[in-house]
Amino acid sequence: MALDPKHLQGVEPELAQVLSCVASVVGEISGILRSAGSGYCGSTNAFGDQQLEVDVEVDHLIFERLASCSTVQGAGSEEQPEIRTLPGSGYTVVFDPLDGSSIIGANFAVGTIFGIWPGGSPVGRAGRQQSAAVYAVYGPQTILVWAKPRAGESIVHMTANGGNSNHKDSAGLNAESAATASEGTLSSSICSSSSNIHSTHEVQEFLLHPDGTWHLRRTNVAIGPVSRTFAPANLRAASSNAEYAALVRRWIDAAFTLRYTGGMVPDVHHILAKGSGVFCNPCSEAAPAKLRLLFECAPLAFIVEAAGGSSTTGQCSVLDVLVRTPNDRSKICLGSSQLVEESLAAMQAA
Ligand code: P6P
Repeated sequence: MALDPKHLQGVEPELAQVLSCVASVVGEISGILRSAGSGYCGSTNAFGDQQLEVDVEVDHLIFERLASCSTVQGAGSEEQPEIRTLPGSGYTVVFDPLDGSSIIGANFAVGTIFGIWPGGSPVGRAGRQQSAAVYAVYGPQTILVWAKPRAGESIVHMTANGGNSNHKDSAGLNAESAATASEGTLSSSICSSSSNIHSTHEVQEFLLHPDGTWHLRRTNVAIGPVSRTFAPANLRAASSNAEYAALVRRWIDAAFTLRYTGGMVPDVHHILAKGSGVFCNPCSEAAPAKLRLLFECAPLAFIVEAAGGSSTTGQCSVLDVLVRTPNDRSKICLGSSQLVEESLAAMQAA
């Protein structure tokens, strides 16, 4: 599944090698899914999710391919979260091998998500310090979208006390507000603060052709500030949270088009495909935070913010939440910046 090196010109060579490896394994996964079953294998992952046979197959394949990439020194996945040491040197790759796999049986689109971190384990760092992020969506077409450093950009990652976070919530809360937490719900983490990544990273979209080659389809993919499409995921949380339900009602009354497939990757890709939209997966007592900070929220928020959108946990940008453990979960709302701002009250209440 060849990626022409011309698409990585200007990217630091070690990172370029990781991105090329990721594009290649996505091409293999696309082939596997064409004839994959939707049977469960009787085991569960560290998050308690039942595993499909294809979850395990794809998880093992990605670890195997990353282990043969000389610039990958560590890897962890939603199926096996503890970061393991690999023979290479340069980057640590975390991934969700098959996000939304439970909907494969309905032939819905599913995805793979990658977060690429410089050096070793991401624990103790915030998502804004990723070097790049990638997702693949397997639908009628196989599409790969990444946020990679703009040619020639020397990425300086601010420390936790660096520049200004790119987003303050409506109460003016910024870096120091801590998300409340208990294992399995919101990650207990202090929001760091650092600079915006839109100026240093570009979002590009590729299409996989039947001959196994990737074709660049869009450059400088952008998300506009206002939208008429949103996906209030996790609606059961809305029913237990009057304020959030009132906000959902206001959005629906505003004739927004609802989009929610139960797969985060196609739901987020819809926003990047249309150039606007918002995806929310809030939480409540009835529905604690579900999405994984390291394997789902941080990479996708990285791509959305690189495209000019924004993200929030209700306290701060998703990219400013420090990763406490690989098992952290987080509530999330991301997409068009004005709609994310509008969701703050509901996200803080949830
Ligand atoms: P709910 C899939 O299992 C997933 O992790 C995301 O892809 C998706 O957005 C979310 O869970 C769906 O969760 O509780 O709304 O069905």
